[in-house]
Amino acid sequence: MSPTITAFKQSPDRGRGLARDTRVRWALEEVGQPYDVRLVSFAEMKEPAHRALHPFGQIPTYEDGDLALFESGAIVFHIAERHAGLLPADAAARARAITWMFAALSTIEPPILDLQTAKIVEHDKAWSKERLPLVEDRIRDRLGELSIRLGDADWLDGGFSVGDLMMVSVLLRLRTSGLLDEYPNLSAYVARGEARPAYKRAFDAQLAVFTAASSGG
Ligand SMILES: N[C@@H](CCC(=O)N[C@@H](CS)C(=O)NCC(=O)O)C(=O)O
Repeated sequence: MSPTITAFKQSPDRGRGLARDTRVRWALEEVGQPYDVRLVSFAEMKEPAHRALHPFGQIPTYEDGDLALFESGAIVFHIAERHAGLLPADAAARARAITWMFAALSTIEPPILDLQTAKIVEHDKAWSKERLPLVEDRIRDRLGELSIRLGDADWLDGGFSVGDLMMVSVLLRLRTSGLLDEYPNLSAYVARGEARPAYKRAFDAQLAVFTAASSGG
């Protein structure tokens, strides 16, 4: 039996691959694990049946037999642990790859999410214009540090790993802000991630859902 993940019936990002099911799809594609998708509307996500899987009423979730998981980081980590391909065999390198996954989620993603909040939720507040540069500078601080660490390497620690999968997924959220362009090595890093055949399959699959929904399919 293939695992089942949940994704938006109609993604607010209009199929740009920013919803967090994309990173789960990408991990599944990297390891060659087929999967099923159950699409949920915003209303369905808040129903008890979905909340039994995800206490916060969100996507993505992951079900495999008796196991039900939520949180994209936990899901991707589980996939990486169960299959070869996303975690190095060497114990120390494996620990470092996991460290980068956590860094993506707990050090890099929060200021990026703050920018989204500032632009989407707070844009009509009187103080919004004053706050925005502060939010952007906090992102620049992190990107500058990450850029120095990456240097001219292809990936964060040797070969491509789950750490890169998560870091690229998080950085992709910055594309329209222009901030990523200020760090050419990070832009190139993200482009390398997007060029992976597994990423392309994941992206196309989520885009197909949006395209079908928009055409009434
Ligand atoms: N930390 C969670 C965040 C999940 C999350 O924010 N999901 C979004 C889609 S990317 C969602 O379901 N938003 C709808 C909502 O919160 O009502 C994760 O990484 O899975």
